Amino acid sequence: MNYNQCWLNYSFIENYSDKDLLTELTVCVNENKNDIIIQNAINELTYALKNILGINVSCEYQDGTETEKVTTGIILKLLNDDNSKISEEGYRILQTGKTVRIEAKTGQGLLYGCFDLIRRIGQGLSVRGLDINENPKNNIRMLNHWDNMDGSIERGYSGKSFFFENDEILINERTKDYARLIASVGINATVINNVNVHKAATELITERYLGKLRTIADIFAGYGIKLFLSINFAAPIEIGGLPVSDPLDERVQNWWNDCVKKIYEYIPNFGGFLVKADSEGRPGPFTYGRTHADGANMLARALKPYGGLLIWRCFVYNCMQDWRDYKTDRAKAAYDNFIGLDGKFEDNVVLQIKNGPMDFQVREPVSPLFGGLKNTNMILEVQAAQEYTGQQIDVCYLIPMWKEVLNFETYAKEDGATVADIVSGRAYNQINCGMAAVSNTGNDFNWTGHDLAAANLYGFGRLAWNTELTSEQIALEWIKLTFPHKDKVIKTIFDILMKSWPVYEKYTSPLGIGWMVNPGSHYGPNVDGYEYDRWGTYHRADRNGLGVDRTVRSGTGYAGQYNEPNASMYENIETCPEELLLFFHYVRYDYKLKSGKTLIQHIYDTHFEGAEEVEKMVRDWEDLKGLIPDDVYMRCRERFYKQLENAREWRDRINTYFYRKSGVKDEKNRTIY
Ligand code: GCW
Repeated sequence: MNYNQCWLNYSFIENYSDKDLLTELTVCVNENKNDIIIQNAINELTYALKNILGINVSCEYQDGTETEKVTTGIILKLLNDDNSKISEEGYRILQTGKTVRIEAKTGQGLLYGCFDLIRRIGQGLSVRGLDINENPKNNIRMLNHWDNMDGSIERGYSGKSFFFENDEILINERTKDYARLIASVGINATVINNVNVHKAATELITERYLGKLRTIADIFAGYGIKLFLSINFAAPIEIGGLPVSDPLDERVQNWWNDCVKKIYEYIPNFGGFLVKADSEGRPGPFTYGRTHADGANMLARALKPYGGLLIWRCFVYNCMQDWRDYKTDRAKAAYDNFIGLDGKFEDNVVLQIKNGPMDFQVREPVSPLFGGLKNTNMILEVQAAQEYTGQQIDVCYLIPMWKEVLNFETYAKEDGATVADIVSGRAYNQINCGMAAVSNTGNDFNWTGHDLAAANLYGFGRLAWNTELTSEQIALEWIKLTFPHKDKVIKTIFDILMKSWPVYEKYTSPLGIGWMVNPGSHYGPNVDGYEYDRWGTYHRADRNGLGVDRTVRSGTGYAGQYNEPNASMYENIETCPEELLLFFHYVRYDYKLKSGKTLIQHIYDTHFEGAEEVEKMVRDWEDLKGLIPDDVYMRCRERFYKQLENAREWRDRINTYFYRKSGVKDEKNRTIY
């Protein structure tokens, strides 16, 4: 095998307390027992029990009414009862007497229930007296792969694609193991091709590829996952022979209708399309003077008869900005482009909104579209791929960042509405909502390049299922499922994960300003790399201070896109959260922060601290030698040393830059070049 199974690797646990409850498996599903998803659920459970506990479970099918005969073992039961608290994808696990019972309404629910039980056993947790009812908080729990058909991955840091190679679709054991892996944490939808759709990828929606896609879709369906595709808005021109791709042109509409019809002939459970339009040079409705609603609705109408969804990204901004222009603000663009369209979309359109208004920086405010839009389905888009957060060389556990986004109070409703309330559909009673992550996977042996980056993939799924889980809970679960159960191992890795985001933030760009990375690759420091470029990503540093004035009073006006009291909070330098100070304000180097330090001293201190903390991380990791498998130890050690080099480079470049700009010395007289 040229890859591992991440958190499904299953190590043997000796002396597990509740072995006696798990020795037989009874499946009560009546006539559905050959359903592939139920078979998969049973296989997963028996496989895990064998590997974790060394139990060879025998499996017996029964009619639902006869379950009482069973005196010991696990019962998987599909319920007919519509009134139960279990949702379509949910399940209940109940331990009474000598049995553990997993109840669900669907095969998918049963599968999730099995994975839940496996998770508990894999962590060595007792299941005695267990009585839980789990329903997912978000209906859409999706991965976006930015995989290209030549096998490369845009912003991929874990090898090549395991979906595509040389313009062909790959289908092999890994396809299934991928499905198992992501289903085990509750992911139920995936887009396998890049949102930037070029060349052969434009033809994925044609018979050239639909046969193979059907095979993939079937494998996914066995694990409750729906296949989605990214499409090229100009496909009617590029492959349809039409002169335009104007959404209001009848020929274009008919072309898409026929295209979608064909897709559903091949793939009856096809999920739908994801679209990046009028963004970073990609085609879209603007070419024809049409709105995003015109574009999205045309595609949505084609998908609607089959139950398909049309997911439209809001990452739309002017990427040809003049750096001298102090009024145009990329941060404002998504809101400006979409707020006027609220309520104008078909009900199977979902707008997919990046967590922040810029682009997956280490620190950004929450996109004001959350709290702005009220009559539109929304998906929160986060990036598990660590494009700007260390590229899976530097460790950066992102769950705490995503938790902050989910917990953000938008004040969209009188009684409050957090981002989690909105994307779960609770706030406005919507169904087609949820979360999507740009995937961090590739064909590397460990799937995610850095072994510790798998925590982000695992964590995304768990968080999308239950937004109320804490970062700490998720980290602990993942560690115990991945590493040997030794106190020192668990504690060390837990500490590293939990401080990794703050540490990364310390040694990179300060106080929410973002960027300062090498253009193109986005790895490593380059303070002015984007300063005079056309992408609208500035820090505006001069000899007196730095930061972008985004206030309504004197700046770009971005702060005014929030509901009150958030707008005033950001507008006012005194109440603006300090971690976002430079995102919202131009601040003098001698400005005193709440800590009593000047801004410039804060920059120096955090950069020295950040690099020191990485030094400590490396030492802590090296202390694990012999306690964890050697290959994992060595792989990560190599990356920690690269991270250390990176952190020191950031420290020196940032400190030197601001020392020379400001002329202010470090109070502690440390080396600044
Ligand atoms: O973060 C930027 C990336 C692009 C990406 C784009 C997007 C897929 O640098 O590589 O393109 O975002 O989200 O569309």
